[in-house]
Amino acid sequence: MCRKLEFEQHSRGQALKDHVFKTIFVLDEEICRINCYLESKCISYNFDLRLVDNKHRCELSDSDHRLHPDDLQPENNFIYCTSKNHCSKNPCPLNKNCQNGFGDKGYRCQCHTGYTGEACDQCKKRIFTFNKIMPIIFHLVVWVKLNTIDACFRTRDENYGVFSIPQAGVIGAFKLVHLSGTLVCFNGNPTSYWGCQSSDYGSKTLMTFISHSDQKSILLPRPNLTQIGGPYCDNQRLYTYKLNGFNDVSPEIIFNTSSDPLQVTLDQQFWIWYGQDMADCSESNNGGESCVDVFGWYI
Ligand SMILES: [Ca+2]
Ligand SMILES: [Ca+2]
Repeated sequence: MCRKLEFEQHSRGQALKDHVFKTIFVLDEEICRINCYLESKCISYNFDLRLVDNKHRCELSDSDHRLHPDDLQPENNFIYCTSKNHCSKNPCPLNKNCQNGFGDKGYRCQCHTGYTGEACDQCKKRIFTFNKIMPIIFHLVVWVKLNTIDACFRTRDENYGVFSIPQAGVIGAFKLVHLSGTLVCFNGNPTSYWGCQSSDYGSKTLMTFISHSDQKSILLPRPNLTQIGGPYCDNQRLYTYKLNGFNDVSPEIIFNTSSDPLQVTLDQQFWIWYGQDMADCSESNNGGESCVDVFGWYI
């Protein structure tokens, strides 16, 4: 629907206070006015005649001096300009917002955000996806600490971390929380908690894995929920990955297993590996140690 906005009043040396919803910097007043036209809730604007970096300050307001006469105040160097406000007599029902300059009557009534329908009593459709929901769920669930002492892993020479399961059950996610220490995947590279910051790996900068004990093979993260890969290993073993929502210096990382939960038994032991150490790949130039707490979400 086209909008028709009639700008009718100009006053120099004044500005409307406390109703600015957007501030922009423009070349001239005409562009300020056009922006007010384009913003459906704009009713008036304040325009600063002074130049800052060759631009003028343009403040868009969602009200005017008719509705708030006390808010129109002296302001040197400003111009205040308002449009004919068809919303000034509050023509819309309480459950709708009035938008000026639309339709034959000069205004239209719109439902408040999130509602729709003739009476504005129906919720708008909102689409939730698995990736949007899971961080909320992980924030709300009860996490059980699995390790009794800090689980520390190094980057070379089979120096994996260890933790054991304190109660049998089914685990829907593992959370590793960084406690101390940093890692590097080659000398001079930025330090990391979980992997390696290097353009060689693109977005696959995470290298922290969980394996069953006595096994040097990836248990977590689940290969179907992440992108595991790596450019350098001759032995074709995988050792680096991308995990949506996390990077190699995130305070924590979460391995979601809820779609394929992991049955665990009392005292079952797991190992935490640095990927290059697990894959026996490019170990000699690695360094550092990362210590973590491990939590499980029992489902
Ligand atoms: Ca190794
Ligand atoms: Ca290395």
